[in-house]
Amino acid sequence: MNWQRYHRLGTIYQFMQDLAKQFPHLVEVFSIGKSFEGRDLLVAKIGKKQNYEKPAIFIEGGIHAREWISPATVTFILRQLVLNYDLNQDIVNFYDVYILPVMNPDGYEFTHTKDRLWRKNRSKAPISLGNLFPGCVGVDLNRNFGFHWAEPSIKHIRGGSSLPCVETYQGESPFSESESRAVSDFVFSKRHLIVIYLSYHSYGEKIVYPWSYTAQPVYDVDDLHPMAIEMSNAIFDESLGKKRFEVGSSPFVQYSASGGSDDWVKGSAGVKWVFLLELPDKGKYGFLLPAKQIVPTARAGLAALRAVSSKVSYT
Ligand code: ING
Ligand code: ZN
Repeated sequence: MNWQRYHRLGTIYQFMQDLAKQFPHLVEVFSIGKSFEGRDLLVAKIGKKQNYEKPAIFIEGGIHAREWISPATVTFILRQLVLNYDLNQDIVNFYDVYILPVMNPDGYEFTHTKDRLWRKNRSKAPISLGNLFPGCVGVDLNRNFGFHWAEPSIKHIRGGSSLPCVETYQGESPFSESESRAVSDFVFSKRHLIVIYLSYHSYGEKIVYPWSYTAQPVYDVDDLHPMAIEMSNAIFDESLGKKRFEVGSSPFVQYSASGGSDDWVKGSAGVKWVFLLELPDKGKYGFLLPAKQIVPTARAGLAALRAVSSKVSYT
């Protein structure tokens, strides 16, 4: 494994298993469920064992198939937390960090073999007389979470759609998809421990906090907004003054939509510090970010994690 290029799912999973074998006192790897096509949803848990229940961080990558920089970034974070233990002691000693690099493995593999710009998962509705869209495949997993699911809010082309052929199809029902169900079940079961949830996407260079389904401000916007600015500043410092991530809730920095994992984690699982990062770039290459930019981008992603985790643990 390296961060000079993008990798197939098998390489990423092998890297995770190897790390767990090499550092059994620090890393554990397990599956939290299966994708539609039967692939495992592998999570790495990184943390120094303590004699008390540690607060936890959940890092979600690869919910959208074509956003290759997301799995690349969160696997880099995994690597640094383990191999650069001295630098990241404060995180690993205090928290248990759960990293899911590829939430949408079927879609991810599909972007490597068939269609580089695929976004959704690969689920097919059962063929029946009632199925009006037998040819259309896939649900947008980030429109399938069960918090204000399918609410029209302010309708935007990138908000959830009830049409299966559309790129932002929200699915039959909340958590109709095995990938979103597996993640929500796991997060819900650990909700008393999880204090930070980060979801890595591309592209746009933004840090977004809830709500996405409404333009009404979240009840603790006065906590989340300054924290997002701290994270943005950390990225700015890390990128040596090149990148200034924009900060705000989704309806203001991009568009509104319901059924996102971030809104559900905040609203239903009750996790306080929830952020969605839109990694670089701003559209020059878009989803096709050159592999040369993986390491600097991933360092920015790690800087954001460092900022939020240090601020939360010291307040
Ligand atoms: N962005 C997110 C998306 O799912 C988002 C941003 C999330 C908007 C949730 C609204 C609600 O569209 C990318 N890049 O996918
Ligand atoms: Zn995305």
